[in-house]
Formats: sequence, C-alpha cells, structure tokens
Amino acid sequence: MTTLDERVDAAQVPGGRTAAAEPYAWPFDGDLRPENTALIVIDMQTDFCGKGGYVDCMGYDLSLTRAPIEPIGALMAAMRAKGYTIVHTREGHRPDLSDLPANKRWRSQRIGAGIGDQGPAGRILVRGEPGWEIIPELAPLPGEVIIDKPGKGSFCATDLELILRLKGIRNVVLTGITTDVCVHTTMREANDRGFECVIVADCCGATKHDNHLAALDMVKMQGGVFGAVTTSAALIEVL
Ligand code: C5J
Repeated sequence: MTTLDERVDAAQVPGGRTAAAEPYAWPFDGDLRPENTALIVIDMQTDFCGKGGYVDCMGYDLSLTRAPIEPIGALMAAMRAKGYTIVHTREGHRPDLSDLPANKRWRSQRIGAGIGDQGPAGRILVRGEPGWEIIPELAPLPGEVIIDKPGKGSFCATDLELILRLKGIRNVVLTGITTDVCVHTTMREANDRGFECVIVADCCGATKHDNHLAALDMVKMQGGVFGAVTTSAALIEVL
C-alpha cells in the first residue's frame, strides 16, 4: 500500500510557488502570496482542548485535540512574520442561548456536557465564559480577525466570507480542531465558495484519531475534492 508520504506531490508550477501536498502541490496554480492567502485557526478554545471544557466533560482524550497546539504555533508565527492574514474562530453561543438550536442542546445534554450548562470552565460553549476563550498559547494578536460562530462551519451566520473577499483572499489554509467537524465543515464551505483550500494535517486533531485520518483522506478523493492536504513543515518551507 502506498503511504501518505509516498503520494505527496511536490511538483512545482513553472514560475509559481507551491507546497508539497496530496493529491496535488498546493495551490493548484502556484499563486501563493501573503496578499491572497489566509491562515484560519479554528476553535482552539479551552472548550475543545483544555481541562474542564466541553470535550473534557464528554470524556474524550484531550491529548488528541491538544496535539496540534505546537505545530499551529509554529505555522502561525511563520505566517505572521511574512504578513499573511490570520483568522481565528470561536464556536459559542449567546448567554441567553437564543442562537442555540434545541437539538444541539439536547444532544450535548445526553452525553453529560450540556451546552449552556455550568461546567468546570464556566457555562459550556457560551460566549464570554472562561472555557470559550482561545487558549493562551494561540491567543490572537491585536488586529487579527476573530470570527464568532454558532455552528460548525465558519461561514454559517458569520461575516467571514465578506472579510476574506474584501481582503482579496483566495487561498485558505485550514488548521484547528476538530478535523472531522468544524475544520472539515469550514473547508467544505470554503471550497464551495471557490476558495483554494489546504488542510494542514499536523495542525489539526479530532476526538478520535481514526476520524482525523478519515477526514484527511476524504479531502484527497476525486483529485482533491475539497482541496489538498499538506504539513506545517512543507508549508513553512515555501512561505
Ligand atoms: C465540535 C468543533 N466538535 N470545533 N466543534 O463540536 O469541531
């Protein structure tokens, strides 16, 4: 069986700049510049990777969602240094829960992590609570874009698309947690809107490792049905 690394395409577009990726060197046309490319860091909040947060209350292994913290930090530092646009997202709901669908609340309550209920890190997934904050290791810098979203996709009920278009962004680098839920939903939304997407394998994590791997694999079907998969090292090399 071919391994992930053996299938990486490192072909360079003549005159362009691409990162080694699967199933094609990214971006497709070699047009990778700070002016047209954004890093999106999805939901690196205590609720998803910290003690006492939503994922912890559900009983999942926090080491899986904490694994991407260091690689994201390195990639974000490299992209900041070169002047790329950095976008952070936070999943969460209004304190009065008026933007929380009843089924989403019911499902979370069934597994002992009721959204809106009091937990060890404050009210679970509620805006302004300690658990909802982005972890200090990956805190946004002043002036960076922060998107508050009530759902899994970062484009749903937010102004993310408007901001990206006004900035002239065309390439989107996806990182964060969880690979199979919010990162994947956002990648699909971005791909359907015509953005050229890459997901950074070591900068993502899921509550189940097999789901992380499966989510990455899905991207690569049909010649790159949602874009491409790369690593932070491959991307940093070409920034
Ligand atoms: C989830 C997320 N898993 N950030 N949210 O509910 O992936």
